[in-house]
Amino acid sequence: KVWKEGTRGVDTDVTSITKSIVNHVQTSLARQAYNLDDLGAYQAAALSVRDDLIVNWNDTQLFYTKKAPKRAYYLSLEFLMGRTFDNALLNLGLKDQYREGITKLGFNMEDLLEQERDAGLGNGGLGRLAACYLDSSASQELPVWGYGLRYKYGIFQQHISPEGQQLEGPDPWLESQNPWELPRIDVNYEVRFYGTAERLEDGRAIWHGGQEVLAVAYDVMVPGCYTKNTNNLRLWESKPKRGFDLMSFNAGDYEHAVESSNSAAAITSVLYPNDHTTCMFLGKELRLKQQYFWTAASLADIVRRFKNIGKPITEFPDYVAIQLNDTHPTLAIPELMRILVDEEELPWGQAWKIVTNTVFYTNHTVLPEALEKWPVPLMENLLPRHMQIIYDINLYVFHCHTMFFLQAVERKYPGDRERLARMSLIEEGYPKQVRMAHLACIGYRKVNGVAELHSELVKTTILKDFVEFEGPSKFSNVTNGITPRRWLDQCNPELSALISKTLKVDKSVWLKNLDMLKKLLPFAEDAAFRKEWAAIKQRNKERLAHHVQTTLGLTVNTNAMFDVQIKRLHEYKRQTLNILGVIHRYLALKQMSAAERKKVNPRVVFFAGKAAPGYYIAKLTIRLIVNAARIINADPETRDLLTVYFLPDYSVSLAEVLIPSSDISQHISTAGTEASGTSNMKFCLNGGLLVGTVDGANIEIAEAVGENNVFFFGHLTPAVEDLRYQHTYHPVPVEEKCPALAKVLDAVSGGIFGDGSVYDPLLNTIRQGDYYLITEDFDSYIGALAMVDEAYLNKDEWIKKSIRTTANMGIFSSDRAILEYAESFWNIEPIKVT
Ligand code: 26R
Repeated sequence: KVWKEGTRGVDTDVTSITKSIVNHVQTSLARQAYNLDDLGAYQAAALSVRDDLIVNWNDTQLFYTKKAPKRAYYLSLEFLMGRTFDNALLNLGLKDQYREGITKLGFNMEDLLEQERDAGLGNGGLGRLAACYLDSSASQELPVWGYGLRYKYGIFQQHISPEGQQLEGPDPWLESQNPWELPRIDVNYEVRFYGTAERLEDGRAIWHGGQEVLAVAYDVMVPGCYTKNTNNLRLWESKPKRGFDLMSFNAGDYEHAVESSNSAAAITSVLYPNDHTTCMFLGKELRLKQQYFWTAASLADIVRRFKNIGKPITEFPDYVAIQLNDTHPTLAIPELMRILVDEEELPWGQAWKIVTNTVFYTNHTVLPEALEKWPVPLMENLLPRHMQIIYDINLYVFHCHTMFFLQAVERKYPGDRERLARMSLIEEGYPKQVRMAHLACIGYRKVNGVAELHSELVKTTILKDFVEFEGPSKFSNVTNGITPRRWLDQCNPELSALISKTLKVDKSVWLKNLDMLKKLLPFAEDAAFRKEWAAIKQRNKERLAHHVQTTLGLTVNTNAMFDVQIKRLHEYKRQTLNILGVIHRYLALKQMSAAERKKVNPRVVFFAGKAAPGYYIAKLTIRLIVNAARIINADPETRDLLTVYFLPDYSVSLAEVLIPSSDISQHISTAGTEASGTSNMKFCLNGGLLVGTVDGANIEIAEAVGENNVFFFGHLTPAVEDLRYQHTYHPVPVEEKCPALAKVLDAVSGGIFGDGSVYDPLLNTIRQGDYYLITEDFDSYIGALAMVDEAYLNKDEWIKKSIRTTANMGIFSSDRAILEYAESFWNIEPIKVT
């Protein structure tokens, strides 16, 4: 097979593999092979794979340096990578050989895979998308690097107390050594905070004083699938510039002596666990420090690499494209301006032209509470030069190279003071705030949303004024995608094997051309194929059941329909609607006669997801789920027909077990609120059917797989605003609006799951205001679930739907998405490392 040639620097036969593992046991781990535990065996095997990755990675970096192609950089505060070992083995095409070698050494592959801790350097969708895009960039042989932060603590660990409350614990993921990163002590930059910025006559400024912190690089190798190309993810760690303050030390003030070194190390110590709620850290200096630290180090590194090519700085946009994952790295605009104006001594207009030709911005949410704003006083104190530059952009920038930004707005809309105030980079108030999305919007070459509906909403809501002002051509859409390597081949190996066997092509081919799944369509009519398809789903259910049994000690009914909702807890995602639907089902079962119950298809409902630590209502939703589950699962009348599980500590690894087992999954956000969603794609790729609202990428999934293969319900986006208005100004009691829901609410308040008053704050969000329109969608939601039950009765038809769904999911490969970015935004091309 051609792809296998030259992908590995070392021998790939089983004997060489075992030798290299044993060698690492003795030399790298300094241990003996005879009393090695699983963790040691995993570490040695990982180091052995790493040897291969390093060879490929080195060759790739050398090749890029020599060829000097235009490169793209993906700046993201989050990379939710999950585990690496299995993924690396599969991408290198070495899994079978390693399995054999590991078995020969007396170990079990699955046990070793379980030893690895997840790299949980992200909250949810945005961070996992970044990880999928890295995989696709390497697999499509694109010269793309990621830049992020090396948090010492990733996303917190979630525990559930006996009362059903979420408790947070630290995630010290680096406690045992991490074989997948290469420390680059020699690659480091100084990053300044505070101090003063003195303007010079010529428009430049000198920024001095304050605190200087060191950014040190750690490189994470990102192997492409069946290619030698191995890209890089560079993560920065903060360190004190000098060990400690010698003056204080000598004076005997040891506490003060280490204070500044502690404050430097604090910058990259922990991932912020908030997703969609800025107010959580409004004015939180450490978060702004993280953003600047990371942006400044990454830009310094990018500029240095560009300079090594030896081209004039004006050609920067011909060699560099920078994609910014949401507004978190928006400081890249003033920082690049600072470098170009203050350090490279370019005139302001020329610098602005370079910036606006280099930088691209992806928006991931239109929810107003998630739009970043930074208080001016905070910014002025921490980043005095950047605050000057932002004011200058606002007032003096030669926008479109002819006029100042606000002046240009004023000229286009004379006398429209309101519009001027709306569009300004600075929001008036106490304190004044910098609107990062506005800065992003005028400083970037292209702005994109992440699904068709979302990209339209960006244009008609949060950035409406900017579209009117600049015309629509700068605003576009790239629908998200997922990597089929992790989200099919790795998490569902049996299905992957069945697909290869059926299509009669090696997976190395179809995994990189996912549209080939279409060829499965005719097999939906093939009874033998359907049988195999169903058997795999069944074994995946058993795998999940085994996981729940061993981790939680609970027995799951694998003859039931598996119904899954896994995502961050948020009111807009409406886990509340789901649990209230479950309770509705429970109450209905209780009402039935034994004969009626016989006709009901058993269902198991899984929930998993974390709530931001300060998000009270989301945490209360978890509490309701856990306590409802306790009562429902213990009810002898119904427990064969309905059980509910809240699986704690949701992670990428847990998703890999849950997703392949689902019959249906729920993506039920209020229309217009979920930008895209990406787990919806993962479920459908694995043959799970979608229950959802007409929102985000659900819409495009339905278009691709056919509307008769999804279960849609609920109001549409255009109705939402009006309905909210009704709820605010002409409220109708739940009892009138939706009696079925009222009964469920009364049951909860009445105490069937323990003290009902505990849930009042949660239930009141529905009874009053109902911003996320649960009362409006409840009946049609229950209706959709009834349709699911009915459809499931015909198993044969159900499997056909499942096969057709998978077969039509090709366009949701992140390979397609990343190639769209490469072609329409970055203007970069694949280069194959030879
Ligand atoms: C500023 C701060 C509170 C904040 C942190 C993290 C704001 C927003 C985020 C991340 C959010 C916006 C996020 O993860 N968005 C998700 O992005 C996914 C990938 O594009 C989408 O699929 C998903 O719909 C969207 O919610």
